[in-house]
Amino acid sequence: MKGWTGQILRVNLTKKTFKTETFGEDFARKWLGGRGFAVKILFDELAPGIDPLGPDNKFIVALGPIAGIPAPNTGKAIVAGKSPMTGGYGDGNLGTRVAEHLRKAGYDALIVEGRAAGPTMLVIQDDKVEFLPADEVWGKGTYATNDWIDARYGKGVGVLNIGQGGENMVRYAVVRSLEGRAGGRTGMGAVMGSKLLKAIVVKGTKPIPQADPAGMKKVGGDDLREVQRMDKKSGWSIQGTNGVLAWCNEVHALPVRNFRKTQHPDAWKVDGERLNNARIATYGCPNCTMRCGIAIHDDEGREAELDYENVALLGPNLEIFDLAQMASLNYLCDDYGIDTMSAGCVLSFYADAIDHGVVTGAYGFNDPEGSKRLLGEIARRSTKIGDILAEGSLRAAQKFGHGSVDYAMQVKGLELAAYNCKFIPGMALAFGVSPIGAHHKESWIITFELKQSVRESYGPEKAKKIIELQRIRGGLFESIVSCRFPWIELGWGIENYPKYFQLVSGLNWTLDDFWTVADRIYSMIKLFWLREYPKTDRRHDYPPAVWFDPKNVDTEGAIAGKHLEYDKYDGLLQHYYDLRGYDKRGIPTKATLERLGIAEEGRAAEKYGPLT
Ligand code: PTT
Ligand code: SF4
Repeated sequence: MKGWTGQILRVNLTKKTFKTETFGEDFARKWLGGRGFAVKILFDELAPGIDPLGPDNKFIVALGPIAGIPAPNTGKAIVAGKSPMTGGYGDGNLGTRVAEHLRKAGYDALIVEGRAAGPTMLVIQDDKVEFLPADEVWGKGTYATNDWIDARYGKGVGVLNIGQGGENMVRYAVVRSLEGRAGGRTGMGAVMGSKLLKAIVVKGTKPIPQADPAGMKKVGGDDLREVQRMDKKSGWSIQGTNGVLAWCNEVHALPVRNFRKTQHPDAWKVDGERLNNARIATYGCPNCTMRCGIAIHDDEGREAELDYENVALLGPNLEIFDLAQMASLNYLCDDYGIDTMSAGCVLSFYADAIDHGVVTGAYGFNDPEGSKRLLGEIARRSTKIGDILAEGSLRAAQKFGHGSVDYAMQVKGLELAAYNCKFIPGMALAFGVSPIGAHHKESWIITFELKQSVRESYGPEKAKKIIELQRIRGGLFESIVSCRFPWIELGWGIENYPKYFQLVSGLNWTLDDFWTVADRIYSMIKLFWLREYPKTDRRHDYPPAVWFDPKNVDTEGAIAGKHLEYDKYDGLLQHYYDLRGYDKRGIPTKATLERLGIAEEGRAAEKYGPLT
C-alpha cells in the first residue's frame, strides 16, 4: 500500500506499553486519514458516556496521505479525542513537524490511552518509544517547556506540549507545537493534561511510502514556489488572517462587547495594517511558503503571535483596542496553553453577566489588567471565579443562571469564532451545524453571503453552499491533512489535491470521491454525538439565543433593527438536513448511512439512540 504507512502506534500510559498496529487499504480508502481516522477509532473504541477527562478517553494524533510531504502547506496534524467542552467528538488542526516525523517514524496515527502515574514526556524515535519523567516542567508554561525540550532534542524534532491550562484541565486547553502554533480548541490540551502527558516528542528517519516519490518531489517543489509567487503577488501574508478585521468591521460582522455590537470606530487601531506595522517576526508551519503568523511585542516586550480570531476576540470583543495589550493576552493564552477564542468569549461573557447584574465581580469591558489576572486564575483554577470560567461559558452560564445562557456565545458548548452573525443567517447556520461545536473551520460562508449581497436570504442556496464548503474544508483538508489557506486565500486550485493524492497513493480519485469520504466523516461524527446525546434534537444546531433577540439589535447603521428569525432559521436548517439526508433531529437516516457505507456503525449507534 502506498500513500499510507499502514501503521498506527498505540501507547498506554498506565502500563507504559506500546505496540504497532496495522490497517489495510479498505480502512485507508474509507477514512482517508486525519479526522476520518480519528472519528472512526474513537467511535469504535470509546464507550459512550465516558468522562472526557478520565483515563478512558483517548488522545489521538492523526495524519493524512499528504501530511508531512514536501508540497504546499502540508506541515499540519490533527489532534482529537472526546471533547471536554462539548462531550461530543472533538478535534483541532495545528502546524507542527510532528506531521512529517510521525510519518517518517512509520505511523499515520498515534493513539494515547490511560493515565500516567506522574508527569510524562512521550518520546518516539522511529521504533523506539520512551516514557520519560517531565516533573521538571510540570507547572511550567509552554514556552519554558519548549525550551526544555529544545535543549535536549534540538529544533528539528516534532513537539506537542501543554501549559498550566492543560495540566489543570481547563476545558478549552489547547495543544501547542514548537513552531508556536496551537490547536485542539475543543479541549485537546485538557485531554493531554488529564493523562499527565506534558509533551510528545517525535523523530522519524524512514521514507514515507509514496507511489511516485520523484514525481511528488518535483511537483511539490514547483508548487511550493508557485504558491510563494502567488502569495507575493497578492500580498496576502502582509496582513495575514487579520486582513479580514477591517472588512468584518465594515460589514457589521465584528464581535464587539460580547457580540452585543457589530462595529466599533476604534477597530482600525487593531487591523491588519497596524498589525503588520508592528511586526517583529513571522511565524509559520513547516512546508509553508506563505507564512502567515505575525508576531509583535506585547506591552512587556515579549514576542506574541496574533491571528484574526485572537485579535477580534481578545480585542474588540473585550473592548480593548491596544495591540500591545492584546498581544499580552495572546501571549498568556499561548503560554498557559488555553484557547484564545474560548478565552476571549468566556471573559466577554463574564463582563456581560456582571453588566446584567447576574453576578458581581471586579471586572469589566476594556479592562486589560483584569483580563490578564483572570487568565492566570483560569489557567491555574486558583480562585473560585477562575475555576468556574475554566469550565467554559456554557457551564458558567448554567451556574450563574438568570437567563445568562442566552448570551453565552457558544454552540454545543464550544465558543464562537469571531464572526458576529446577529444578522448573517448562513454563517449562523455554519456555526450551528459545525460538527465539533461553533467553529469557522468547517464552513466560512460569510464572504459568499455578504459579497454576493444575499445577506437577507434564508434560501436553500446557503445550505447548499455550506455543504460544499464543509466537504472541502472539514472533509478534504482535515482528512488529507493540509492547510487550507493556499486554496481559500490565494485561489490555489482544489484539483491540485487529487493530483498530490495520486502521486503519493497511485489512486486516481476524482473530487467526488473525496466528497463521499467527507460526507461519511460528517455522518460518523453525528453518530458519535447520537450515542452521547440520545435525546438530541435540532436545537443542538441552533446558534446563541441573543442573535434572535429583537432587544439586541444594532440601533444604527446598515443592519439597524435586524436580527435572526427563529422560523426562518429553522427552515434554513431543514434545507441543510434535507440536502444532507438527515432526519428532523439532524441525524443521518438509515438510507444515508447505507449510501455512505456505514450502516454497520449506524446499527451500533442505534443501541443508544433511535435512527429513522
Ligand atoms: C484553531 C483556532 C484558530 S483558527 C486560531 S486563529 W485562525 C486561534 N489560534 C490560537 C493561538 O494562536 N494560540 C492559542 N493559545 N489559541 C488559539 N486558538 C485558536 O485556534 C492556524 C491557522 C489558522 S489561524 C487558521 S484560521 C486556519 N485553520 C486551519 C484549519 O482549521 N484546518 C486546516 N486544514 N488548515 C487551517 N489553516 C489555518 O491554520 P483549532 P495553527 Mg489551530 C497562536 O486548531 O483547534 O482548529 O483552532 O492551527 O497551526 O496554529 O494555524 O484566524
Ligand atoms: Fe501555517 Fe499559515 Fe502556512 Fe497555513 S498559511 S501552513 S496556517 S503558516
